[in-house]
Amino acid sequence: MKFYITTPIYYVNAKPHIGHAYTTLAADVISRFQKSQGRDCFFLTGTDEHGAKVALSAKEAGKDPQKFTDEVAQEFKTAWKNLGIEYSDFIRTTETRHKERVKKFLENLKEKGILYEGEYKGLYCTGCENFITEKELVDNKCQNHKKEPEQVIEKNWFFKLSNYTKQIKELIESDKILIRPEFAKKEALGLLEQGLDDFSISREKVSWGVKLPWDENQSVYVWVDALLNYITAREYPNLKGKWPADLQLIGKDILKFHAIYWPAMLLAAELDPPKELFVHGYFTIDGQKMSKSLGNVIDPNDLVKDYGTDGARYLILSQFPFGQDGDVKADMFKEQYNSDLANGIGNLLSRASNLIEKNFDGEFEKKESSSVKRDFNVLMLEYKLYEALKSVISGFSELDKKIDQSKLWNLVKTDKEKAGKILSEIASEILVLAGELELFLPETAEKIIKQFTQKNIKKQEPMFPRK
Ligand code: ME8
Repeated sequence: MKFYITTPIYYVNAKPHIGHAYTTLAADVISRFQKSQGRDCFFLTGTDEHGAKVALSAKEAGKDPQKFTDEVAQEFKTAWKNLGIEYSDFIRTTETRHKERVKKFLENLKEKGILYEGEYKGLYCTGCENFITEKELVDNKCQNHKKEPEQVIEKNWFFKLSNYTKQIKELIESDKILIRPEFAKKEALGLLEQGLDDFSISREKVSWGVKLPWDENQSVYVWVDALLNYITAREYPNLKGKWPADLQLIGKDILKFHAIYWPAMLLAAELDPPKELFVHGYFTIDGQKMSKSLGNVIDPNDLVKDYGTDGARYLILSQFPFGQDGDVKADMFKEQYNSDLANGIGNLLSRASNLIEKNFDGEFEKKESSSVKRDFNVLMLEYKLYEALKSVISGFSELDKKIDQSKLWNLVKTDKEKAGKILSEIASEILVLAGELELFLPETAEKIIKQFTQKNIKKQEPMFPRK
């Protein structure tokens, strides 16, 4: 069985923040889960490197756009490496493999008569890379970027979206394109209800992009270029066994593109739509979305520096349920790290291994798991990552309580046999929990498994030193 999971490809106008890390880490955890279930999982991520916004950032940095995008794309790869993310492929839209396949895709649509030439006259927000309407503005400004959009008049090639809206509505309503959580499905259906205009697939005034094969004065609209990454990375048009995606993860800012434009492009090319779109919420700071353009960002590399790879993974994934928004403050991280990891898992491991080493010659008898039913797999199958992670953490803290309640350090003196039995149960349960923890904190889980399966268990350096 195969499983294909994607993240958005991120703009390289600036280096990554924990919002980008969030989606990519979630994909990493789901991919590890799928592999643990015996599936052949392909996990794609990458960078979105064309368009007006990236060209402008390159200009502001005084760099040639290709050189600029090479550097920022590398920053994304470095951050993902620091976070222990194991993707199968990383696609960059400036790569030849991508550009050639984009051209092929659009040529095919043109031959089918789905594209037509027209004039776009209206507003454009470079921050969103989106054509927007008056009614989307608040105080004349785009709500996402708090900036006034530009007035644009240019010749574009358009895509006949109206041909597909009815079919897309049916696909979403019937869950053939499953959109979760429910709020996102409703929002997508609401957008279809309002009615959508045909959209531009090319730009005349933007030169940093893939050139239209039949009109060199136009470059492919950056959103069309970007969405196609999901199939160009799988060698479009040779997609047999590699498409559709089983799960596309996105933040709620880019729902319209993924729930409507993308399925429409696929239907036009006679390809299947993705099976599922899971839409998550935002990291906010003082109620404002964390974003490169607002500048209120937390760098995931800083978290790795302060708390280690697994510490950072934990702090990013444990803030709020996957699907909702949540406000974060950088100084909360330390407290949470200390309570959940240093004093939580770390302390339990030290106590348990110390008791085994000192009183039972470093050995315990493996017991069948008596674990309280936590239905970990059910949570994981529903992408309830936060709940699944919390259930593992609380599993560890229950074991810590068990040491307290049975006063094990006294019991080993008064009733060694009973103490040995309890300690064996605890150590066996630690191993079960480590197997679940592996999806989220792989390095830690590996160390725990190594420590508790070796012949001579010893207390070790604290896994999570207190900060
Ligand atoms: O939109 N909280 O790229 P982008 C949580 N290139 N997640 C966040 C976030 C936040 N505050 N900020 C960003 C683009 N994200 C396009 C995508 S795909 C074909 C093209 C995450 O760099 C979230 O996944 O603006 C969001 O959808 C994505 O980064 C947007 O990244």
